[in-house]
Amino acid sequence: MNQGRMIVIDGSNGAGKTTVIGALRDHLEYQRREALFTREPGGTPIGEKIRKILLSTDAGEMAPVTELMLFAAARAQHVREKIIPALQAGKVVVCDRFDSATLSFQHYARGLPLELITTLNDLAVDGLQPDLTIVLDLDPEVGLARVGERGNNLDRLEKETLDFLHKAREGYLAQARLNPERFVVIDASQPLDNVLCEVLQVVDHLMQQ
Ligand code: Z5A
Repeated sequence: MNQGRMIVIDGSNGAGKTTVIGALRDHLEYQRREALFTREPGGTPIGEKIRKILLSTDAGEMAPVTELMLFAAARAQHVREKIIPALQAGKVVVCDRFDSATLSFQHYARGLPLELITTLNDLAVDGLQPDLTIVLDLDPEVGLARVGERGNNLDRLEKETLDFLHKAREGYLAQARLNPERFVVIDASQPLDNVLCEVLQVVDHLMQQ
């Protein structure tokens, strides 16, 4: 049986995750690899309902610990219902954000204690660790401008202060420094073709291992 692989595309808001994942879908299809494309928060009916709560801007203030537990609850369902079965079936799982986002946003940016994040993440992922996390790194101001040009309304987290988004960015870079064997940082301020080329190279390298 093929070995399943898990690839996470994560990073600064508006850095191009959705765009990169589209190209990755074409690339893996061309290689005739069976793949599951999914996202966090979301990926399951329960997770998508939780996503709406997390990103909506009309539900009033959310306590940081509530936010953390909702991300963890969506992940716990996602891992068990979708990701583990896909990996067991030998598929490549490509996930738009994962536990690296919780560390960046809820710990580095929001300031919740690392032990609390680690405990909840561990419970949610049930021993699962992505084979590769690609961090698309971009100045949050540039990312917000890109999202603005795309014409979507900003979600609850995108409406946070720039300082918050800068701290989240630093959180990704810190995680990549601490885990160089499974994190790759790609400069997302480059022209899109260069970003895509680097992403596909890194993914192909993983698939050959
Ligand atoms: N969050 C959290 O706090 N804790 C967690 O545990 C998890 C998530 C899992 C939802 O994420 C929010 O939840 C997110 C983190 C938090 N909040 N923030 N901030 P999301 O993934 O749904 O939302 P997002 O990060 O804001 O993603 P996005 O807006 O969909 O952006 P994107 O997918 O990275 O970018 P894109 O749509 O591919 O590209 C944006 C535009 O830029 C688009 O018009 C592209 O054509 C253009 N683009 C892309 N690449 C380039 C280059 N290289 N040059 C020029 N233009 C480009």
